[in-house]
Amino acid sequence: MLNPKEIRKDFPILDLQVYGKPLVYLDNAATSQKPNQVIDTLTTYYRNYNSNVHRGVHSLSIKATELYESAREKIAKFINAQSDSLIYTKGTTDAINLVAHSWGVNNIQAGDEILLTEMEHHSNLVPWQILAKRNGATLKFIPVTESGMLDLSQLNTLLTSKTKLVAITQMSNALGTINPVKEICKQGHAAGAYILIDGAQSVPHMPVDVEDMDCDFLAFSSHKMLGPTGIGCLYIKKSILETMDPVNHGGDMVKEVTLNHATWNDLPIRFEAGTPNIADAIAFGTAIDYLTDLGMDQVQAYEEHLTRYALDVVKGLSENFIFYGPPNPAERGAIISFHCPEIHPHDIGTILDREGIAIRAGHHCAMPLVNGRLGLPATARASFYVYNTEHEVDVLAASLKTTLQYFNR
Ligand code: 7TS
Repeated sequence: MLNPKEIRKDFPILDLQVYGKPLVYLDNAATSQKPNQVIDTLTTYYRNYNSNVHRGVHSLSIKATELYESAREKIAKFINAQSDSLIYTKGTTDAINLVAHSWGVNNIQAGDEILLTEMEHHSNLVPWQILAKRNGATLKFIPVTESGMLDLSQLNTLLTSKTKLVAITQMSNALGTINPVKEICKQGHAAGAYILIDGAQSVPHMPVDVEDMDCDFLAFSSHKMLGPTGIGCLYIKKSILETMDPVNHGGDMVKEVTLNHATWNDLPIRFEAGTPNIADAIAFGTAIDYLTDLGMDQVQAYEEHLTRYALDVVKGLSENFIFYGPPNPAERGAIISFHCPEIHPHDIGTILDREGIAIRAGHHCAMPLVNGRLGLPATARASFYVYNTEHEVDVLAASLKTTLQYFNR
């Protein structure tokens, strides 16, 4: 089992006090904290190697290129992909938009269907809304059950010969639900559809293997998995990537340019026009090293343990709070979303902040799920990572009790 007390020593921010109380950081689904190793990689890069990649013959540029490309190799290995199938993006949102603007624009036609779910983050919904309107396609949705799971009994009827794309999250950021993406890929492919997996919440918290899952696209963000902001990745199956046109055009993505014509560089560089986010890509590689050292099986096992503990502890509060998401901890990630009908989640968030506890209150960029399906204005959400402890769960539960007292409940 992971030892969060040891892990915490690598995260300087966790020593902070907020309103004189030790910081209890439970907003990991929004963004994770960064270990010294990642912070040091950034400063080391700017102090020792800073230069542009893929263009210089000088030593610094050669070193920066080496580090940038070796980070790509590490990240690719982490999801069991080849590095030439992995494009650096700004993050998950940017990655999904890239698929919509390149593959989507050219492959989704009038009359086609795009199958999504009711639990998608806006990043895996709005780009498809725009594309569907532009190209005359229709959106369909796998419904969410009362217990916050996908109603897969409808999958067979929702998948038709017109379904061109199934775009689905592997883990809900609002409820923590883990979806059976391997089975969905199998059924989707059997119907002739392409499959995009939003891995923003899953890749940081569980082993993800693109070969085994057999998805066509996988998007994820560095900042949710101990790495810096502003960098993420898009995996695309090679046979599909080879047919895709770049979206951004300019330096580095070209091979030969005349006044009226240009040819594209090799994969995946042709999708990375301009000077890329070099330092953050390299530091993303360091975050991958950190998680690889911990072992993703261990990360998942520890988070399941902590979630079980938390669900058990908050049982004592079920008179006042409604807890959402699958009841079985094995079917959910380390996210606990809750609502007290008498206290607005923003008030809960503000009072917890005074106790040093950081949670998120809101619709979690999943308005159709939170406002629509659950019929709530917002939920309060505590989300855990490898450095969170049982003690912090106890502090959360105690502070929720204080919150109730504050409102005379
Ligand atoms: N998909 C899911 C499932 C997410 O949880 C998020 C971010 C995104 C896509 C977008 O990722 P980005 O890195 O491009 O922003 N989720 C959250 C959240 O739950 N709170 O803040 C951001």
